[in-house]
Amino acid sequence: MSSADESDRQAFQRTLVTAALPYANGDIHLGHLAGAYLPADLYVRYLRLRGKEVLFICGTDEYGVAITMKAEQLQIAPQELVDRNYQSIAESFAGFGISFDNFSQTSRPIHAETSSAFFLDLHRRGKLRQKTVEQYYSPSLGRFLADRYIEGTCPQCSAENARGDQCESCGTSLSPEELINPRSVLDNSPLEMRETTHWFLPLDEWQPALEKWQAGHPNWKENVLNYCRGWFADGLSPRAATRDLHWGVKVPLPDHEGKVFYVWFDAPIGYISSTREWAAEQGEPEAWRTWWQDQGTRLIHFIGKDNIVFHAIMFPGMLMHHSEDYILPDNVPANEFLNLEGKKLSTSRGYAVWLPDYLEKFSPDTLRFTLSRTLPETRDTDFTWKGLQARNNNELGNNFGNLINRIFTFAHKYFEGRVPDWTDADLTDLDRATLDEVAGCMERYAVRMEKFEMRAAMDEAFLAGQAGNRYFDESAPFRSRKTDMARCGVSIAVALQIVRQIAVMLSPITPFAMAKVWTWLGMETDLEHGGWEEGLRPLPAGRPLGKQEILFPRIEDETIQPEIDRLAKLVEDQT
Ligand code: B3M
Ligand code: ZN
Repeated sequence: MSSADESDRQAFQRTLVTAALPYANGDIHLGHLAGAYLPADLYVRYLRLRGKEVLFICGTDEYGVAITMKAEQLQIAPQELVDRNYQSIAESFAGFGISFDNFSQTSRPIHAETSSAFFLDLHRRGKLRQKTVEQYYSPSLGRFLADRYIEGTCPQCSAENARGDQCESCGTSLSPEELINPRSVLDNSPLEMRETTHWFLPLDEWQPALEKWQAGHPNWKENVLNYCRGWFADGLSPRAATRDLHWGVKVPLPDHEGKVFYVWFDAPIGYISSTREWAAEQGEPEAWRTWWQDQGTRLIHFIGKDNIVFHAIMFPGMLMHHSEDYILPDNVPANEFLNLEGKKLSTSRGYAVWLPDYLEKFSPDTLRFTLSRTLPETRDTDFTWKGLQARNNNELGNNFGNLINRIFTFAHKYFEGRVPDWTDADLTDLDRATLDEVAGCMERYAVRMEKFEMRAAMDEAFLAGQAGNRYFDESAPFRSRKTDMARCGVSIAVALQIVRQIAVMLSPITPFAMAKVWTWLGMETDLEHGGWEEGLRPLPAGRPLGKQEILFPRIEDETIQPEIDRLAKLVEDQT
């Protein structure tokens, strides 16, 4: 199976990469970045570096209760809330270097159109099931209430303000019927049970087809396969596609007043809407079909572990039962969670590091690098500010920054700012062995990237840096400069070649710094699109070099201490 899988992969002509659509109810924090956005961006940048055809799609998820509750809290209209957050989320992603080809919003007309057409296709062809269920209704408000709008006494611990989905006091997850004395969060009014009718995705009926399809992907990450095996073993249950809410895409059927799509039905279709929007902006409105319906396209969903069921089961089921021939995800590389200073993130308690705050004080490359070294690929990992400082000062600064700086300084001081004269015949065993070693790092880096093992790919880039440092010490141009200027020049030329290979490998990770290094090397080609090949060619003697500057300034204790203190205080206030 896996060799057939491999040869299938070779047949792919292009890759469509999606990253989970963030809810537009607040800013992006480090947990989001480590879960989905950074790994997706590393992968996309790697593919572009290899000159591959790739499209990177995202947007904000703007419907559902997460949005209406936040809007009510702030006493603004949901549309105003999501528009504001869209703006700030898009800006901070850009500042962090996330290189989406399109970043849309699910409240735009193109999404209502796309998701309605999708629903109608399934509905007309009898793929959905209708069920009447009982739900809490607020007579005073004249509407049904979603779980999170309901409060009552916890049946477990008797806390009085347990929510309809969970009791915050004892942590038990609940359904509204379990609450004692249920009432509305909005006006405290008592509730009554009423019947309401909804459309469901019959995942139970779809299970055999889904299992068969997944069996064809034994190469998925172990954590993802494990979750799926668990759900299949328990047996899938139908999932609601509609609900009673005033904020969402209206159900496009007669007599469905007050009903909208359940947010998890429309959100994944948001990937398609965003691709359609991108295609329209290219002036080729039908071009989205190449990305969703051509068998030569490979679809990859990057997500956090809490989204696996929707991307590995529900959405593929929807795609597979649509009348048009949609491709199904080729992989769903989900990550586990990132903790913060040894504790779970909590946005409600403010225990998080938000991207806009981070970017006001620190560099995007430093965070990209630090998170890349600690991605929760197979288990939860921990972010600490001391760790960021150490990664920046020791790894970025010493292993890479100083090396690059030393080599350029040498070239400017002793070789008129040019690549010194060298020919193949001048190379010593040490020169060749080091160049081979770095080339080996690049090969293994590529293999790891293709397997979504970004941390292991990073290790290879790091080893290349170490090889460069060792080479500089051993070939000792600082000594040969006094005795054999020609030999000294060859060492610098070799070292510059290593710098270029390092720049190629690091460019997905620290794109801002490596773009600079690329211009200092006098490269006229585009590093980000196809730079890999260029990086493998010998660096021509005599090429003028740019003037270097400090790439990764040190971070001092005083700078990070306030960040550590802020989080520690939040923990203290809790206890
Ligand atoms: N907005 C949930 C989340 O951010 C949701 C993802 C939608 S992806 C289609 O975790
Ligand atoms: Zn409780």
